[in-house]
Amino acid sequence: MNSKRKKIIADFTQNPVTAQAYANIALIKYWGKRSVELNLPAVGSISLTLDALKTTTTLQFDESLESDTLHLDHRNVAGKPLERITQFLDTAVQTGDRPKAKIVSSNSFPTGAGLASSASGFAALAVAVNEAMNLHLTKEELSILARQGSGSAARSIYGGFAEMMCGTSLDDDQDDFAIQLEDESYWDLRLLIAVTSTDKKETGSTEGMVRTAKSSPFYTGWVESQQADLDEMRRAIKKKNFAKVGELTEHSCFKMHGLAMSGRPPLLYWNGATTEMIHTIWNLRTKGTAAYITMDAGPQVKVLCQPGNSELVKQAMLSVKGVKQIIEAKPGPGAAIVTDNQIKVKNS
Ligand code: 2P0
Repeated sequence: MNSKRKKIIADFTQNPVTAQAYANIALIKYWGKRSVELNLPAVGSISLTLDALKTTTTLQFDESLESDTLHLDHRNVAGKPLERITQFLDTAVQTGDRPKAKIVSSNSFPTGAGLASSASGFAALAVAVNEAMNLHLTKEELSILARQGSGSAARSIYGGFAEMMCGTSLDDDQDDFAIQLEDESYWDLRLLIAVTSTDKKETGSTEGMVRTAKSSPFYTGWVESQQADLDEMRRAIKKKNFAKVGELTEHSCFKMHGLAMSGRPPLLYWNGATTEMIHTIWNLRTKGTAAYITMDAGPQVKVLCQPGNSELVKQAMLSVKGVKQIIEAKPGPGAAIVTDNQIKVKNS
C-alpha cells in the first residue's frame, strides 16, 4: 500500500454518511465513448438537474464486513449492479484493499427505466464516499469520480444547468469533468415527465453507445456536429431564449435517437405512447404553446415548458393513452451531504 492509500484508509469514518443527488435531463445529449474502459465521453453535453428525481444514499464503511452490500429501493441487490458499485468504491479509494461498505439507497422515481437513476445514484455515492473517506475532492474532482460510475452522473454534482466537458486523451480523464453553467435559481422552468413504462430497458446506455459507435454510418457526423450544438445551447441559456433552448433540445434528442436507430441491429427506445406523445406536443405547439420534447435511453417522454404553460401541457400529456404518471420537475440542486436532516453544502 502506498503512503497516499494509507492516509486515505486511516482517515475514514465508520459512521454512516448520507448524501442526496438529483437526476438530470440532457438538453444536449451525451451518446458515445472515446474510451469504454475509462468511461470517457466522445462528446460534451449540457443538462438541467431536476428537483423531482432524487436519490438518497447512505454509505457506511465497516471493517467487520466481508464484502460490500447494496440495498436499493428496499431490496437486496447482488450481481452486476453491486459489482459496479464495488468497482466504483475501489476507484474512489484507489484500492480494493479497503473496508467494505454497506450501501442503502432509494430513488423517488422508477429505477432503470430511462429516468437517469445512474446519474443521481453515482453522484450521491461520489459525494458520500468523499465525506466518509475524507478525500477532500473539489467539485470538479467529484464530477470526474461520478463520471467513472456513469457518464451523466458528472453533471448531477451541480444544481441547475451543467456542462460536461469532453477531453481528447484516450488514457487520461483529467479534462473530462463537469462545470456549472447556471445554478438552480437562474431560470424557473418546468420539465414534465410522462412515465409510459416502468419496465427495465432491454439495452442499457453503455451497450447502446458501443453498438452505435461501431455500426452507425452517422456516428462521425454525430460527433463532429456536437460542438456547434453545445455552443448554441450555452448562448441560448445565457440569453434565456426559451424557444431556442427548446428547439436545440429537440434537435439533439432526435439526432441521438436517429443515430441509435441507425445502428445494427437498430436501437429503438420508444413505445407506442412515446410516439403518440411526440405528435401531441407538436400539435400543441402548432396551436401556440411553447413546449419541447426530449427522451433518453427509455420510453419516457420529457417535455420542457415554462411555468405558466405547465398545467395545459400536463393535461395534454395525460390525454395520451398509455401514460401511467406525470412527474413535474423544476431545476434542482446539486449533490450534497445530509446531516441531521439538513443539507450540508461544501464550497470547494
Ligand atoms: C445523457 N444518456 O446525456 C444521455 C442521453 C442517455 C441518453 O447519459 O455508460 O448511464 O454509464 O456513461 O450516463 C445515459 O447513459 O451512461 C446517458 P454510462 P449513462 O444523459
